[in-house]
Amino acid sequence: MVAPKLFLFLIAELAIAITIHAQNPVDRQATAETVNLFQFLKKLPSKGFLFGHQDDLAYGVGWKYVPERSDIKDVTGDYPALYGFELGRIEVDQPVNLDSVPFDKMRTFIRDAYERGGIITISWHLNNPLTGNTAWQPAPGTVQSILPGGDKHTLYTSWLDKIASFFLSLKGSHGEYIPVIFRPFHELNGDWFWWGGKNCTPEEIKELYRFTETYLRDQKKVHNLLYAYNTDRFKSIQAYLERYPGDEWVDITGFDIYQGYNIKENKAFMHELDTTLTILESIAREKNKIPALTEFGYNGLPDSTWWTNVLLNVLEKHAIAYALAWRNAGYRNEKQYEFYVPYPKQASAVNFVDFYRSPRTIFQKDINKEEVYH
Ligand code: BMA
Repeated sequence: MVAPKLFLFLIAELAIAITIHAQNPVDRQATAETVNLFQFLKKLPSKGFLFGHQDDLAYGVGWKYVPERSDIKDVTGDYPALYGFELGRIEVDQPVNLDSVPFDKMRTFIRDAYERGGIITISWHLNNPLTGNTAWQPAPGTVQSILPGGDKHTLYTSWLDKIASFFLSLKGSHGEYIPVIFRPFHELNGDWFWWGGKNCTPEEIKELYRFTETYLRDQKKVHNLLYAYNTDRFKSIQAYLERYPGDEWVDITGFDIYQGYNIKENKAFMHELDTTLTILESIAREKNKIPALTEFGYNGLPDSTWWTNVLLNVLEKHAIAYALAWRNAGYRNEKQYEFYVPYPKQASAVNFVDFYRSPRTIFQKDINKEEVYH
């Protein structure tokens, strides 16, 4: 009788060992802080979700580069827990990104956020390497041209060298690399970027995703990244996975979704967010990945109760690690504006404080550096 018991015990131990092993980032050489961030994120969904904001420390509605300022902080007294930044134009040696944020300042914002236990996620709207145009100007054959053997392959690797230098320049106070959730080729199921939708084949973008990750990891020795696979809205498991590079290349599975301008779209948005999150969660569960809302927003926030009645109402029923609101670029004129979180006295500001107080939402004061990175 002893032997079968011992056997069962060993099987159980093995199962635990496999589970623990599976709960590591796909980069087997990820730095200790990156592994810890991964494990922190992995456990999060059952507790709540991190609230994030793109370019939070750089500018807000009516201000730019005011030290320690943040629209989220102006409204709640607290910073977000997650900060989005963007590398577009670093590839062409510009000192500022495509949204006019100087890369030097970005590095400081990232360091400040990390030192208080904030989490960093980075996107890259890189130019079209075949034509030199923007990310939003697709041209036939672009992806193929940068794959190994393609005419623009060397140009592309020279661009990867630049983002690798940026990632490796992010260091904490003890010289450790600051972990980053990198989400290359985001919204890759849509047609608007040169890397997306009908502008390349699923096989081409999968190959590019794998090449990019391999190059950063093995050639450039970048080991402070978690990789997010990030589509736009989608309708089925099959549609989501059409361009998925494979389980061994992805840590986080997410998607982007925006509500249209009209309050009347609340119900349709809630329904779509709810059903899409349900599909995402089933994929993440099956693949043992971290589910997240990699970008969301409702430009202009005209609905004074949107945060609790619409967004939280849906997110409360789900288990994701984080949700990143897009940027507060502000007003170009009365009719042209872009902001996705409130600023003081904005129509949804009071409601945002209720949202902030919900036990499900996690902001900076709810987490600290020890807990996230050590
Ligand atoms: C878009 C808009 C643009 C911006 C771009 C890249 O959604 O916010 O104004 O340049 O993202 O950040």
